[in-house]
Amino acid sequence: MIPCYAIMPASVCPHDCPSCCSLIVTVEDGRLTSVTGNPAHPFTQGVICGKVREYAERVHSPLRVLTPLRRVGPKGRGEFARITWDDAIGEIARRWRAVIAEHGAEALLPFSYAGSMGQVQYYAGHPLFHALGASRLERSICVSTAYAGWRATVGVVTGNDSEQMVGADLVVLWGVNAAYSTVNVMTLVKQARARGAYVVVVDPYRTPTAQQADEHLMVRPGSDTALALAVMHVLVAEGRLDRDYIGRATLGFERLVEHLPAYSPDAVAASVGLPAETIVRFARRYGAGPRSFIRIGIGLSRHDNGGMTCRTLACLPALTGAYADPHGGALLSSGEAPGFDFSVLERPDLLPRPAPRVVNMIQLGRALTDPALAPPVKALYVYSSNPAAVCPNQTLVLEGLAREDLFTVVHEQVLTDTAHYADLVLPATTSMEHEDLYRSYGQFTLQLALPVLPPPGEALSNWEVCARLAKALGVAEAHYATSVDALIREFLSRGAATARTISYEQLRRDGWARLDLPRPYMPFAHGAPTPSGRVEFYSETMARQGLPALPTYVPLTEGPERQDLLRRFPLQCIVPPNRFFLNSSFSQSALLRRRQKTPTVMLAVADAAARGIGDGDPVRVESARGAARFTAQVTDATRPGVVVVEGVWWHRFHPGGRSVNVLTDDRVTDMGGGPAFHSNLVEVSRV
Ligand SMILES: Nc1nc2c(c(=O)[nH]1)N[C@H]1C(S)=C(S)[C@@H](COP(=O)(O)OP(=O)(O)OC[C@H]3O[C@@H](n4cnc5c(=O)[nH]c(N)nc54)[C@H](O)[C@@H]3O)O[C@H]1N2
Ligand SMILES: Nc1nc2c(c(=O)[nH]1)N[C@H]1C(S)=C(S)[C@@H](COP(=O)(O)OP(=O)(O)OC[C@H]3O[C@@H](n4cnc5c(=O)[nH]c(N)nc54)[C@H](O)[C@@H]3O)O[C@H]1N2
Ligand SMILES: [Mo]
Repeated sequence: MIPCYAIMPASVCPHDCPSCCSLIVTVEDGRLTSVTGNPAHPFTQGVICGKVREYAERVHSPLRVLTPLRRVGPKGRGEFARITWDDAIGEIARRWRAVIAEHGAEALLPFSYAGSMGQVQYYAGHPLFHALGASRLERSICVSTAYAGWRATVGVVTGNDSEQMVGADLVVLWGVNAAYSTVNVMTLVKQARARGAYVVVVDPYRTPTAQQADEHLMVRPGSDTALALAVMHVLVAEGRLDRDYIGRATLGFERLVEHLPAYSPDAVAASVGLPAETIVRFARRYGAGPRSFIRIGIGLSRHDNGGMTCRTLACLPALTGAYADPHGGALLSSGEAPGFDFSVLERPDLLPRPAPRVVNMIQLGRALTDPALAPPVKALYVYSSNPAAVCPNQTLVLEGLAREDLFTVVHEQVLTDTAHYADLVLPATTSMEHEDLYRSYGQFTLQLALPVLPPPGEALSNWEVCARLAKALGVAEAHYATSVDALIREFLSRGAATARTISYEQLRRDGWARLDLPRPYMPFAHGAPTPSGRVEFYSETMARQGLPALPTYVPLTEGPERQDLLRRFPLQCIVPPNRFFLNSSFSQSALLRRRQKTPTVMLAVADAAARGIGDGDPVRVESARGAARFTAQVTDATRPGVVVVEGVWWHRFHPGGRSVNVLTDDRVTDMGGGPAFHSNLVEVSRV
């Protein structure tokens, strides 16, 4: 029996977003009736986005999965009949045993991501699949490129607390559309601006965030490393440097200086797509003092050269000493600030030796269709993710999911595109119906949420389903014999010192606690946890991996330097988030789909005119991978040569039945094995 706490109804937004908002919810007659921001939370300050304000509609969605289901029609059609939990668990155990007996355990592939940022639910399947010896999934779809680049310069994924931008002279929002994808940062930007900060947005198109800035640098996609190097060129040439910080806290400054002549503002202007004077003016502003704060988005790392971009941006505050200023520095992510020991949740000790093969999640389509893969993937278990919509190279993913000989189980809250391809669908609880501990990658508090609603129908949490499967298969049973709150207690107690001071009782009483970090928080004020203990302009680690040891501009594999591709696909196409969906989540909502209107492609006026395309026309966007249909939005918010497709629609709700990720490729970026979602060349034509 799950307890319900409708009396003190505080909750936490579970979605994969840097904000991790603290919520207040109202429950009446067993139904969620309203969700608002919790003004008492120090970071989110009562502000929430327009998606989560409508959470009642998601929780009580007509597309909620309420019981286990078995497929009765062809794959992809979404025809199901109700079955019992006992039947479902029994059938899965039987089928998996048969697959393991015939092909070995690596023929079983779990597929999950951060549908919930609750740590218990996120890691619920790891011990089970480790103990079974299943293929391991490389969870690379989001941050791994950015994090690999960031670590190369400063050793650990943390940075100055965003709240410190209030008091800065300059705030740079570099490749982050905060107005869509982390609204609380906009609260801080407004506060910083009211205190006199000049706000610059660096983004290939004029986002709502850019509209609220003092200046928008409309760069060419994938050119940020060149821009940052030109800024360094100016800082060095004009002596706008903190020599003391450079001497005591950095490595490789002389080598960097020798490397910079190739990157004068004049030399990079064409690649970056900005006049040299604009670059010089920006550099002077950045170098005017250490009180400049850069908030970097994960989004800009989704390019062929995205790791290098993040590595290069991490160098900038080290030149001006901004890392040591209470209102300066930079934040990409706060992800590793708590220093947690994830083995408590993940249980790598349960893996067989040698450890099973690794499948990169962004290449799911290849894994499901490659005839040379041995053993082939014969059973797929999807939870907390919707790969049919979110993975690149959608055509190949759908081809794989349609395989008749693949036994697919999808554990979901709502009947997604992926669920339509399942043999069995299992009903999942939402954050309103299960307990979890939430950490964020944009702020520095930990939060706990207890259930505020009973589970609808027969829904079970990831933890409960994995526990049942473990029991049925006779593996890792001891791990799942623990209660969720006992697991959270153990996880907290084994964190680094910053988290160990936080108790379960305190989280239960207050809802959140800030990590035990100083305020202001300046993790790189005296160096960084790299091999040298310094912020590394020069990285031996990069060199050993065959990558440039110094920040270096590498043109995109699929970008404007590829003359051979440009003849057929002359336009760069970026595919960032939209306002009302979160990845593919919320695409199920009729209300939010109406607000989002229809899938569009933004085209510059000149590009539209050259193709005879008018605003509102139906168009076809085609890449070397495939094509999908959109409505043209002719605008000066993007530059000629660059088109923008915002958001991930379920393809079932997309005109033509295919959505944005038919365009994107499953090749990996320069670092971390992540996807190059934004490095696409396309052509757009009227239909
Ligand atoms: N509304 C909404 N919120 C979300 C999400 C969503 O889908 N919708 N997704 C959530 C998730 S999973 C994540 S990881 C975060 C991501 O959130 P962020 O880290 O903020 O990243 P994005 O918003 O994906 O992209 C930021 C910006 O990068 C820009 N960009 C693309 N290429 C380049 C480039 O070459 N240079 C520069 N300078 N900018 C570039 C895009 O145009 C976009 O405006 O947001 C989360 N929040
Ligand atoms: N074109 C394009 N594609 C992208 C991106 C982009 O910017 N552009 N962004 C990429 C990024 S940054 C990311 S992180 C990925 C994310 O891709 P996904 O991780 O697939 O994220 P969502 O689309 O939000 O789907 C999460 C699913 O998990 C389900 N879910 C939520 N909580 C639970 C739970 O507790 N248990 C179970 N069993 N299910 C649950 C939700 O109902 C939802 O269907 O998408 C990537 N794809
Ligand atoms: Mo993400």
